Amino acid sequence: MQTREIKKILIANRGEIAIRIIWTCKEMGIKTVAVHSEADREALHVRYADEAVCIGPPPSAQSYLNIPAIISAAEVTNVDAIHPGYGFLAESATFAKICEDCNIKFIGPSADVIAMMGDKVEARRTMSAAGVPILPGSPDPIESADEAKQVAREIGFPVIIKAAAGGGGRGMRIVRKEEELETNLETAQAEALAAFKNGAVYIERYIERPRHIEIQVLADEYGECIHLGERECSIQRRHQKLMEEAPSTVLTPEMRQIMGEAAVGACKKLGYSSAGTVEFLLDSQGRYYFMEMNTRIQVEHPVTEMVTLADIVRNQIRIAEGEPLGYTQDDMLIVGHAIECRINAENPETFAPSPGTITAFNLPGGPGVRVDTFVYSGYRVTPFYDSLIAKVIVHARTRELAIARMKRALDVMVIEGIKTTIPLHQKIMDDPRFRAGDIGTDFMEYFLTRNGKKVAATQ
Ligand code: MV4
Repeated sequence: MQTREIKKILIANRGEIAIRIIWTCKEMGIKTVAVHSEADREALHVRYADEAVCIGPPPSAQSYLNIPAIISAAEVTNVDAIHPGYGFLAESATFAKICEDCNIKFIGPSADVIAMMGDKVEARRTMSAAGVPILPGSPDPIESADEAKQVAREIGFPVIIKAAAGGGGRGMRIVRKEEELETNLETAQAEALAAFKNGAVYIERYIERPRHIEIQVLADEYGECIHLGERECSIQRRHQKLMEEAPSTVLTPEMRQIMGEAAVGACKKLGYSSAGTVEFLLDSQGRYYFMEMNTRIQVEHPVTEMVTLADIVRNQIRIAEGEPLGYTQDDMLIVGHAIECRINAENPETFAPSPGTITAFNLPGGPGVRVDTFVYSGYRVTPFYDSLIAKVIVHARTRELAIARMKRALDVMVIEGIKTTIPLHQKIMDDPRFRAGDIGTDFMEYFLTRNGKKVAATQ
């Protein structure tokens, strides 16, 4: 067993996740180095870290995605490891490989595993070989319109065309009739090429109004792996999650065990290590299918932390140090119900970004309330980065109590000077379908229509 003590970590990220990582480092006695763009000089992660290094101008391509600047900062500050957070470089196999080559521990799985899961065609093949159910579809990228027609005929319409290098809903095309296949194939390939510099696409059977349910896993470097149950993430708009909860209202303990064991089995076979998430689509008959795997910590990890009492960041760091997991599946208990509302600096009706200065700020507290944020009274929200400014997470014994707790938390939360999605979440909390737990991926379309909006919730 190879253990390597981590004494100092560079956090290659910003916002609430950078601060979330700093909290755990402080609890573990690990020193932290923040990196920041010129636009983030006043950011809280810079103030909370032991050291800070400016890595470039405001645009993320020149700062938070600037690998030479980040590696230089890591060398100058002499860190043992880099935590990438989520977004930016978290799923860059190139970055993970460069860290390894520079003898800096990348806190995450190996570069090979990141690359494998980043190729959605290969991920499907690997998961299927590991016994995880996948949707019927093309085993390889589609080479021609004739091949597309042949595959679509075999699996039956509707089908969905997805980019092999895609993920998160970018470059997808739903096709309901054979006549529409060829043009959609061409557009999908062109979009994929423009967005990912890779025009490869594949075809799958399309599931109408699925649920998005994902399993959190933790795996060490010695082949031990456990799951921490699921998160229900169906409440999304344009592939951006708005709210997540754990556990899901539809998973029976038997289904949780089956899906959990499928995710764990696959991770063991892959040689996965660190925290990861296996995403599934659940159809109306309760059948589950692999969708994709995220090889990073996720925005919505707090709901899992609340119901399991696990510290996922602490586990990532311990695993990166070469420590064994230290507990088994039977040690994991899921207690109560947790809900997370993502508070975005956006107009709650049009979802247009709302940058500006926060003139008044009050956070909720009390029993079972957690807020992960990086903003404060006087903070200026810049237009350079994504609009997430806070996550309100509640935990209570039951879903009904958690909803009541979220409502009272949102009622005392004050963010003035900019528009936020707080009013949207307050309305969702009162929605009859939400309260009944009836929440497929079509929920926001239904919700916005019901509340008199003409905007399409999905593409
Ligand atoms: C699907 C699907 C239905 N059938 N694949 C969207 C995000 C990307 N990760 C994959 N996505 C979907 N893939 C098949 N075969 C429906 C979606 C989908 C979706 C999935 C999860 C949450 C919200 C969604 C909204 C629209 C479409």
